[in-house]
Amino acid sequence: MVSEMDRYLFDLRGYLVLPKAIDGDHVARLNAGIDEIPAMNPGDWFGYVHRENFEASRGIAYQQIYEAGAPFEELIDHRAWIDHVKEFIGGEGTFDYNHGELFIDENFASIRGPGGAIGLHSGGHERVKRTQFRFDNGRFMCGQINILIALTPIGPGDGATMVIPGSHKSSFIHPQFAKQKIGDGASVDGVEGAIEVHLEPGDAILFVDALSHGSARRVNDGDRRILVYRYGPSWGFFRFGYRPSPELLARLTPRRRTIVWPHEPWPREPQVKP
Ligand SMILES: O=C(O)CCC(=O)C(=O)O
Repeated sequence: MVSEMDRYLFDLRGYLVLPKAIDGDHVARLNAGIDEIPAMNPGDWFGYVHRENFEASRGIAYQQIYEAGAPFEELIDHRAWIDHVKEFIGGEGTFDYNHGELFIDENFASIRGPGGAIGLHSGGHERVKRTQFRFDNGRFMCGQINILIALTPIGPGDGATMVIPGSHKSSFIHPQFAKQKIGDGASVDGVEGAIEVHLEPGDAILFVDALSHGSARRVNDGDRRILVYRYGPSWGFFRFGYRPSPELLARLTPRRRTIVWPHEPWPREPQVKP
């Protein structure tokens, strides 16, 4: 259920915190699933899970994590957020809805140790179609809603996700933005207006990607673990060159299958009506 307060705060701030979105047992199963992934070099594959090859300062990212088993599949249409995501992406009853409800264009686990961070990126000033915030004709029509789930406690010093509340509507680039880089060791620490979002394991942040965001630098020992699932309209396509495996598509429920792959082609032969 999306409450009036959820709508108000999402519109105002560009994000919501969903406390206890995932229960403790599910968090344990997700962590166990990540533990099963062997150490890999950047660019390597474990089954259909790929270790991303980006700057080391951003930590380890396992792309296509929904391929890593049932606990990750259960997140695709999780009841804690699926109604929110549908409402904020919007499009029901319009041309945005031709192939299904939604599409996940990227999903990954991020594991980040001491020293790791990601710089400030995105913001309303960019007017990027894919990540845009929109509210028109009495309804939300956003381009991309992210669900970021904590699998470890994320408090002070843990490298929390940082957001600039309201920046999804900003007309101006943040004056410190030009000096920020997404990688190469940048972090959001010290950026005016940015706040850390502290989470317990199982809590989630829902945010429109147009919101300026990134993370603080982790200074504490140990790793921060999060999952990110990015949802958009069903006509969207993958951010990177990944595709769901035939095995995943075969075992998903019909609803999850259409969210993962709403692009099933129609039969080639013209359908002749009797
Ligand atoms: O690592 C984080 O906390 C932020 C994640 C992020 O930048 C993103 O999902 O786009």
